Amino acid sequence: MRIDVLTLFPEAFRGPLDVSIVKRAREDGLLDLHIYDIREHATDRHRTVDDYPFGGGQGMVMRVDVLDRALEFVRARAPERGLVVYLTPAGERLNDRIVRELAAEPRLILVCGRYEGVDERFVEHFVDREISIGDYVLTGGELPAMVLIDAVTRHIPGALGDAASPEEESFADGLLEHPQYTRPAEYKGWSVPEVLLSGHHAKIEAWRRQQRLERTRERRPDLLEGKEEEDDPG
Ligand code: 4HQ
Repeated sequence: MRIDVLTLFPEAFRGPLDVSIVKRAREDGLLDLHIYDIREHATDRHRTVDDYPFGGGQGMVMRVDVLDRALEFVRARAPERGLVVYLTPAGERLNDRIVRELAAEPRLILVCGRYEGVDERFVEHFVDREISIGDYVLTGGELPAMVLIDAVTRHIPGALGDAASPEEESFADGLLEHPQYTRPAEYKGWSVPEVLLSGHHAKIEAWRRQQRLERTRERRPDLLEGKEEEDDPG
């Protein structure tokens, strides 16, 4: 899939997307990622991208005309229309379902806002989906865009390698993961649960399932709402 990012800080994207699984997905041509600088579409001598809010108030607002030109430029880089996503605390909260929906798109265009955000006319006329990564305020949409790119990349077929699958991890069935252990089997007197060393695969599976249910019940009961009597031997 192709992802285009519109940002005032292209340099922020060096690092997190250049390591591990995302790096590999890009090298393998599974993720075609392009970062574009919004400021290149300013037209005045000072390359202005923002202005004071009509009606007054603190901070600055990103201009609709600059964003319109930036989006038009990016759209023309590839034949697919692209789903335009604006990262904002006012959007729908990102979750596993939304990540899968976005991963099924051939092309995403992510818009990162700074300051107090973008002129609402840009949202009205160009944005297909407003998404939030959580109920807190960041200094810009760049980190949310990177979070989204990372989560979506895991769902691109082949990105996790041959054996691994995103279906086998947290949230695929709406439960938290079971605890994991590796060698040494004993460290400072702290031992690994006996059952995991038993080699009894059915017992191990049952134990893990019970751990997942118990942890979810204790830590994230909201995830169990509406699936109360499902597969609950414990
Ligand atoms: N911001 N989830 C303000 C966020 C945010 C979030 C992005 C800060 C937009 C204008 N985005 N700018 N939380 O806090 O997505």
